[in-house]
Amino acid sequence: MLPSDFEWGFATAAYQVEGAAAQDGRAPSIWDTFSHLEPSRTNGDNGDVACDHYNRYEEDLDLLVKYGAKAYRFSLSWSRIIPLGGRDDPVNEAGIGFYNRLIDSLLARNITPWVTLYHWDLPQALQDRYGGWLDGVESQRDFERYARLCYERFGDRVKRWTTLNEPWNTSVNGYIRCTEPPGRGSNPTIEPWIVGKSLIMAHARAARLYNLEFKPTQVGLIGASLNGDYFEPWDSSDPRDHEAAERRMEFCLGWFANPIMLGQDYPVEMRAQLGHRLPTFTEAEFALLREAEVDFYGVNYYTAQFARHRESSAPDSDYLGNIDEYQENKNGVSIGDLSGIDWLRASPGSFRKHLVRIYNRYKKPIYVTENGCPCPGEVTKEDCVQDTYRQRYLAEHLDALVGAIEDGSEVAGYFAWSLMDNFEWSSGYSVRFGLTHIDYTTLERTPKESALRIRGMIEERTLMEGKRLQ
Ligand code: GBH
Repeated sequence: MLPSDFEWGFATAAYQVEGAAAQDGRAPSIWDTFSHLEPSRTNGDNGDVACDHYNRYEEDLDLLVKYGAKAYRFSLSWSRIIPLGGRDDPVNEAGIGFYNRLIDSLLARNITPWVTLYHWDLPQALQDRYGGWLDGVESQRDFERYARLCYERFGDRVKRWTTLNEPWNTSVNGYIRCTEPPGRGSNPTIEPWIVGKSLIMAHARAARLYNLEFKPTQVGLIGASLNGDYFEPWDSSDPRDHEAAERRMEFCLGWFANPIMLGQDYPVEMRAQLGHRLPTFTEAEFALLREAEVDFYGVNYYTAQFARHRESSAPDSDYLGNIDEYQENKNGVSIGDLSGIDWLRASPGSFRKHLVRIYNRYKKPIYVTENGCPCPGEVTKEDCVQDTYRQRYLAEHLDALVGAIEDGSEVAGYFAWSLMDNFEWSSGYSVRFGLTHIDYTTLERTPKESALRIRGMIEERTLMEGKRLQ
């Protein structure tokens, strides 16, 4: 069962919902640039208007009330707050004003704000100035100043912070696969590991700063959200595939979780395979990481896969840990039911194992900061609203979460991705992860059935005065 103080709500990210790309002094981020490239790499779409959440946030917060949410997870647009991004660049008071109104409006509705500092939208000016995350020295100092400003201006009311969302994505999709900005693939055996370290150290500076200078008076919690699929062995009778599955998870979760959650070096599997390509941490950096201790582990979970070991290694494709990924195992059994996007199959059983594995390794309270899916076969708005697939997905993943608690893990919260349909990065508006339907012509919001039912799903699984509510 879920504890009675279980935190739950809905999540979004700034570039995916806000729109108002040039309103009130906001400057472009790398996602503005990337989504305007010709030919398009984002399905012909961009975030100029998105859901226009910037101008319609009151209506959106009313939806949160209607759905019964206790909490709302959103991210701040760095280039709305510091348009040029750098530590000596001017602050945009209009941008701060927007987030002040958003935070105050949440608190007025008794909804807890969960703020992510960085969900992939680096100010373009920093990309131009020094190559963004490729420059670890500059980027971590600029991020620390941005974080300080946010704690100073919002920390009296915001008590739940996450520094980074899914740094793995930024490193791999930005510097190997080129499906995300800056879309560099020119040095894919070296650059992702440099960028990964920059992100880890930027996180560390922001978390240390909070711990030392703000937490004592503001009394909040800080963590980071890491993505990663759970991996099962492709051939369950082959020990090498068991090792491959474990190695694959170390190359995704361990890469960031070892330094961020434990203050330790990268996993041994990474060192063994990548050798000198993987940067090292100095003693001073380890000291910094230890002062940056986090309060929770944010889990973003969508799906699982099978891992199959490889016989030989090729540096230009070994970033997954020298394995091959499959959605079906050796016997042709699927990892789960097909969703509305190719990379996601519903695998709640793996979610339970994922949470337990993470809790046992990192020993931090877990908040599931993202979980959700697009439904298969949607054509009309009615199809979208009657989201039976999503309702089942959410219910089964909540059951898995309860299972992980029964297995001894501390899982303290859950955020459905997403409050509303939104700009799904390289898929543009073609894929709908929302629990609220958005008509992209009129921007009308319509609750889907799942949005109206999720509160009941949570309550059914919640321990109230020692007995189950029905
Ligand atoms: C999250 O990332 C994001 O935080 C959120 O902004 C996003 O909207 C949401 O999920 C839904 O996608 O290259 O085709 O094999 C999810 C993590 C990891 C999902 C990489 C897609 C690989 C797709 N992503 N994954 S593919």
